[in-house]
Amino acid sequence: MDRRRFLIRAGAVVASSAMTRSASADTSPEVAIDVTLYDDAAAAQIPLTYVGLSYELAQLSDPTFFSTANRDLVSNFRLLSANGVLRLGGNTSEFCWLRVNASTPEPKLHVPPGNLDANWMPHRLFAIPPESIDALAGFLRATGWRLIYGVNFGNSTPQRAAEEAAYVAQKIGDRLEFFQIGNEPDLYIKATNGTRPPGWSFADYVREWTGFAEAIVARVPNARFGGPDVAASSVWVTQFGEQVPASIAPRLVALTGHYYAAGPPDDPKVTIERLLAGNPKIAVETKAIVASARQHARIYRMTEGNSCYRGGKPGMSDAFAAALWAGDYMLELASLGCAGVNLHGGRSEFLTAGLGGHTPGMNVAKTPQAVPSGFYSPIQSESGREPKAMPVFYGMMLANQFAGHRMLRAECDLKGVNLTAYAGRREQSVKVAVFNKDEQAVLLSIRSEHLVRTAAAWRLQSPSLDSTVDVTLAGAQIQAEAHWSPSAELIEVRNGVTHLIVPAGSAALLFLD
Ligand code: BDP
Repeated sequence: MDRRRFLIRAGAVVASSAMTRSASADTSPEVAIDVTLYDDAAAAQIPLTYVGLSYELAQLSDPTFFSTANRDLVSNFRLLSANGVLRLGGNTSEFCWLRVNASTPEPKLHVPPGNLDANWMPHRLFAIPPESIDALAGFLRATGWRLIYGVNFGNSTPQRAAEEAAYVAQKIGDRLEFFQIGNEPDLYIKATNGTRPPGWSFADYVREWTGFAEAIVARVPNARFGGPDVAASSVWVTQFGEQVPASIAPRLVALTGHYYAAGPPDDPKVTIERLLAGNPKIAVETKAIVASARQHARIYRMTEGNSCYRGGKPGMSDAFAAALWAGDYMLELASLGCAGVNLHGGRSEFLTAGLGGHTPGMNVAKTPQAVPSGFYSPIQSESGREPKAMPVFYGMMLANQFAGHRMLRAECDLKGVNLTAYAGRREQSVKVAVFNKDEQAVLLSIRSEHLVRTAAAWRLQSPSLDSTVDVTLAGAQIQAEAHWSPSAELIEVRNGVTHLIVPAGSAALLFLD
């Protein structure tokens, strides 16, 4: 029987043993796996800007957040990537308005009919002071990051969007990657969303979107766009790329969509085992979207996502399992030609507002009053507390080591083991990332077309998959002010073959020279 499938079906039985197991203690290899690396001319090039974070646009209602004065946040961003991309959007973006000047009026808030208890949108406006955009420009310069800005499409007008975009473009300058218009329009007609009335269609979307885009272009002549920023529909993504009118098409530089691996958090089927089992749909849909994007010289970027929607699941999204998931997921997407990934997070106050106050993760948290509701946040940033890099951040950091690399093809017979391996090359150095998501340790033997003389490794590990605190990368935790002192481990190379034991429930990043 395929071991991977067995693990999924075994469910709870495996859950208890896997989660209490100490990964580092279990190093006796049970399976030997050979990996061979091949240079593939057609392989994907991973942009320097691959790694990104996504925040609610309402985060900008606090002008002190994305600001150089928030030094710990600046340091965390810089530790994650020197060239990252910050995407602002989310559900709250449909309720935000930039007070461009003292006379900018509040937008009209559309409230869907019916019972709002069953609706998960905020239904209140968030005013963004212009100082937030000024401060954000400084924050981006200080971090080296770039910006994707999501304008309100839910409670706004083309004219308002254009005013706002003009201010943002002027302040952010060449750090602005592109604008997006609206967040997850494929959900607009659902009862839980209600941004548009039943019957509103994809054709309506393209028509209204075009009206907003044209108004923005009239004020920002060099405006560029990404879209459709859908929640789930890959069909919307490819159709959008095909159907956007010719007048705007050259400005549509990126196809975008979201991905949440699981949810909702109070569903007992949402478990670490399922999260780590992987999802074959990712490859199928990403390939189709990347192919469609490339036909029009566009990129595909996964602009918002995480391990579990509706705020994340405690004990999973805020735990070591999410580090393994994030590193693996980001490198899987990179190997499929995706140009970037933004994982969602931010201050719980805004995440909770974005979910209309519905954060079921709080109902399954062991000590709800002691935890912030934004369980999946890569950087925990609660009011009055120092920002803290969470386990998922460590997985993202590992993935970022491949920025600027060209992927190599890593071939191996997995022997049914739940393991993934990715390789990349930049000039003469080769990196290999291995995620052992199985219950057994693995002895890897890695062969490469390149002559390998020395090897070193960073380990991504923790005593247990559900640990929220004891995570290390390269033997070190990220401390206050984003201090991190990695130490690499020397790895045995015999006759050009690198041999490495990867304990159960851990990952390793190999540097081959
Ligand atoms: C997406 C929204 C975002 C939410 C997230 C979630 O864009 O605002 O925070 O889902 O469900 O649909 O956690």
